[in-house]
Amino acid sequence: MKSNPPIIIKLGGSVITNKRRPLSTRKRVIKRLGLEIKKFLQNNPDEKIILVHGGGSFGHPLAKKFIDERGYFDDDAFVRIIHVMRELNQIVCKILIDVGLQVYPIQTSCVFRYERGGLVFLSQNLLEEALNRNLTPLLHGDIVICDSGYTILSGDTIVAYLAKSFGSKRVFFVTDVSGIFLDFEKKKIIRKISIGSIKSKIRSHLPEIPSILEYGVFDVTGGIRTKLVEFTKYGQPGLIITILNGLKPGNLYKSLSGHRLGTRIIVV
Ligand code: IP8
Repeated sequence: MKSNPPIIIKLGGSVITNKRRPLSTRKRVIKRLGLEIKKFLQNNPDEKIILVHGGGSFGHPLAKKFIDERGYFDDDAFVRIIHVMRELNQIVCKILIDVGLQVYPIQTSCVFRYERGGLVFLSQNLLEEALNRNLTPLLHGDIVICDSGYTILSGDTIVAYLAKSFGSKRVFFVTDVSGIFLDFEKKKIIRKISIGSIKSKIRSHLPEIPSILEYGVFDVTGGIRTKLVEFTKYGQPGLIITILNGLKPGNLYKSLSGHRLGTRIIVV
């Protein structure tokens, strides 16, 4: 792409929904985050953004139900999980359009699939065209077709995949925590860490790993661990991944504008 590579923002399910209450959204938080993104784009007209949102209290409980009851995803699970994710996507999309973002929702299960174990994205050109038109594509975690049936594709994986294919330099995970914690008491946040040292921590299963990687309520796609593991696969040198608390007003805008908030993971 000729213009600036897009910034990718993941609006975590823990921020846009209340994960403790099935099918509940945090509309005011979504609106505020939308306004922060809009302000950033107004002040930085050359920047382009791809948005991805998580499954939160919509996709995760339903996916868990199918796993618990059947042990795998059948056709029924496929259509029902798509449906519930589209419901959440409609809500998020409407709020973001109403605050003035030109959001282009892309139904993820139609454009991503797994083939022979590898993730395939069918709409690179479409997304490029949308960005050239200054639209803001909005994707989401979803259930997708794979060789053996169906599988859950986390928004985290989508973010990592798109960051690589578009050569993005900055990726933001908007979560309900202030970053990755160094200790069980969640007092000390890691401010900056290289993907290499995360890789070696994951490989060596050091005792602190559970404390830095686990947080929050049950998540079928693995919470913060997935984010980190995906970037050990797809991370491109020069990429900076920021994990920040989106429940604190202003954090996303400040972070997009260059303030050092939360945990920054550097891919070297
Ligand atoms: O919350 C999960 O997406 P994520 C999507 O981004 C489903 O991991 C359907 C559970």
